[in-house]
Order: sequence, then C-alpha cells, then structure tokens
Amino acid sequence: MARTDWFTNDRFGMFVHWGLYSLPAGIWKGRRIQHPYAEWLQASEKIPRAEYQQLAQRFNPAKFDADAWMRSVRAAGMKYFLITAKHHDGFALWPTQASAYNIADATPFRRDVLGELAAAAKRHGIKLGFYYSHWLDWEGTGGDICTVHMENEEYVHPSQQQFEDYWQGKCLVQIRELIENYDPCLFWFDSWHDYQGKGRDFTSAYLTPARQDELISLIRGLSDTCLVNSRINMTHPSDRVDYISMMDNEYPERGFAKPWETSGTLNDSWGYHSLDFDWKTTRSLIQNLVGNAALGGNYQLNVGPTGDGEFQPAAIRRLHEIGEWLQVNGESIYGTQASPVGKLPWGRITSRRGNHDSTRLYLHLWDFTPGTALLVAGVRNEPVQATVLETGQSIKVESGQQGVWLELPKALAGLSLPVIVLDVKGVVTPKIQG
Ligand code: JFZ
Repeated sequence: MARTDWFTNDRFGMFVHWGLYSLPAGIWKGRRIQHPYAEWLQASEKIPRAEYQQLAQRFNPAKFDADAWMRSVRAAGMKYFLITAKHHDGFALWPTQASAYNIADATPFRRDVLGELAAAAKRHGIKLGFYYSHWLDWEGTGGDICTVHMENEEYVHPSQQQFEDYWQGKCLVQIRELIENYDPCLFWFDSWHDYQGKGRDFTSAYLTPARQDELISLIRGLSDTCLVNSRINMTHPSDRVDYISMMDNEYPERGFAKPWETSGTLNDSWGYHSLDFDWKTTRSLIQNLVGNAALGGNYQLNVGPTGDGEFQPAAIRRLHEIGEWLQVNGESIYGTQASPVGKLPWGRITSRRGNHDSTRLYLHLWDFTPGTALLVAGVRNEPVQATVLETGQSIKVESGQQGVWLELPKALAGLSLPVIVLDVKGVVTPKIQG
C-alpha cells in the first residue's frame, strides 16, 4: 500500500485560491492590474506593504459557507480539496501563532476558515490539503520577493540570516501548526526556476537541498500520510517527494513513473479576477481530466471565490456539468490506469485490469462519426464485449489485422464525450512510445 494510492485512485481534485487579494479582484485604484493573476496584486502594482496589508481590515466574507463549498466539490465529482493556507502575500487563513498577519488577529471576520473547511471536508468525505508558499513571502519577515515584478527600494531579496529567521520562525512553525491542527492529506508547495533573465536560478539561494530535507523531515516526522509535491524545489529535485506538479495549465505529452498532476484554471487567474472572462468550455475541462488520466495523471481544477466567499455562477455551472458527466462515466476515471496503446486519432483510452485475465478499456470518443466503424489500433487481444458506458447499449466488435473494430451506433450522437467499455482477453501489451 503506497502513501500515494488514494491520490492516483482519485484522479480529480479542487484547488482554491482565496485571500485578501480576492477583495480588489484584479483592480487597484480603479485600474486593471498588470499581472493576469489577481493573487499577484501586491507584486504587480508594487503596493507598499503597509497599504496592502490594510486589506485585512476589510476582509469579512459574510457569505463564506464551508459546507456549500464542499457540496460543489462533491457535485463536480472531485475527491480532494486544496486551499491556499498562505499564498505569496504571507497572509494566513488560520489563527497561526507565527504571525499576527492572519484571519483571526488581523480581520473583522476572525473565524478559522481552515478549521471550518477541515470539519466540512470530513462531513462530506473529501480529503483536504494545503497550498503553502514556502519560498515567496511578502509580509516583510524575511521571505523572498520576486525580482521580475516587484524589486524596488522596499522589496529587496532577504539576506541569508533574514530568510533563515523567516524559515525557522514562520515557515516551519506554520507547517507544524497546519499538520497538528488539520491533518492535511498533502502539501502543494510552490516554486519555480526564477532566472530573472540572468541565467542564474535565484530560487536556489534560498531553497537549498538542506532546507528541502529539513521541511520534508518535519512533515514525515509529524504525518505518515501527508504527501509532498515536486514544486517544493525545482532546482534540486529530491526523490523524497511523493508526486510531480506540472507547471500551471501544463499538459504533458507522456506520463511519469511517479504520480503526477496538472493544476489548471477555469479562466486565466487563480485568484478571483472580476475582469477575467476567459472561461474554458466544460468540454475542454473534461478533456483535460481524461487526457491526464489516459497518461496516468491527476487533474486539479481551480476556483477563485469572491471576496464575499462565494463561487462565481460560471464556475458552479462548469463544476456541475463536469459532475454530471462523471455521474455516468466516473468508472472510466476513478481507479483507472493509463492507456496501454497511447492516444488515438479519435480520442483517449483509460484502462483497468479486469478479473479472470482480462482487461477493460475505456474508449473516450472525442472525434468520431456515429454509425461508422472505429478502429482501436494496436489492441490485438480477442474482444469479449463492448457497451456504451452511459446507456449500456451493446456494440458489435470484431478483431482485425490492425486492432479491434467497433460498429458505432447512431444513438451515440445524443451523448457528449461518450465512453465505450471494451473488454478484451488477457493483458494489452503496451505500445512502445516512439
Ligand atoms: C504560481 C503562483 O505564482 C500563482 O499565484 C499560482 O498560485 C500558481 C498555481 O502557481 O504560478 C506560477 C509560478 C511559476 C510560473 C508560472 C506560474 N512559471 O515559472 O512559469
């Protein structure tokens, strides 16, 4: 039983970016901020710390309802939920002892949002995890700043001693608090190669192998189950991490030996952006989920709640539509493995070892013509049966030189992104990827 078994089984989770930046929502002093990410407000507009941190006095999300959020997670067919416990601005969504810059001490709201979400997640059978910005922290207690967007007389890179004081006095203290208070299923640490265009990766000055080991050892010492992602340190990859986090909205051409995941946005920004109307279609979001599952990977879809604590209607509609598709096709995602024959011109395949020496293939039809024949190239196993997963309609199958042929019924026209279940004898020999 591997620590990551639940993760690879569940395949689909929710990411939430929520914090002080959700109030101005991409607008500052009446103008749209430069950075596409609303959560990068402080850096994008180089807002003096004292001015930015005044947002806390206005943070009072009266409409925040942890159970309502978890109902949306369930309605979408998602199995785990992550929230930004602390993003780059350094503000904490729980009553931490490490800094008064937190929801209980600095806002009129005062409620422990993470505590309420942890309890609601338990009630709804959802696993809860945390995003934590361990490298960048713009509170002013020694965390690093991002040169490209914010370096000025106030925002300068910390000295090694200043960063160490932040690391020991805030970062490690808060990680311990989060594990002891809320027992998270995983951490999603955030870093990247910060070349600042000068060829040298500034991240490594702070995220050293020693600090990486110190952080992972702290977590391992406090929790046998909590997973750690690869973006804890992109410069010194460690085999101690549990899963690989792709870059934002990055969908790989092939899978990895380790569990892996793509985090994606519903529109462009992670945090709520009131002028971001670039919403993705439900069809493309389902194809992201299927595309990653067909390569043995996970998909974590982001929501940016408003400053009041509500999900936008456009987000709720897409979550419900994805959930409706998973209601009838979930068997083709949860607990499945990657395609043994790669991707095909008409769509993708997920698989599951069947019983009695058989294999079940889930054929995700994306580009096809109802009433015509479809070739599952590369599958030379003897076909046993084929049915439409949503309706149970059986389909005529026969084996051929190049693979298994199916006669697609006309009735498929009425289904969006239909899935056909094809059972074949034996194990399907993986096609050697060119
Ligand atoms: C990072 C954060 O900065 C962002 O706010 C959000 O939390 C996202 C999930 O992760 O975004 C990045 C980080 C690095 C790159 C792009 C987006 N990069 O190096 O291309």
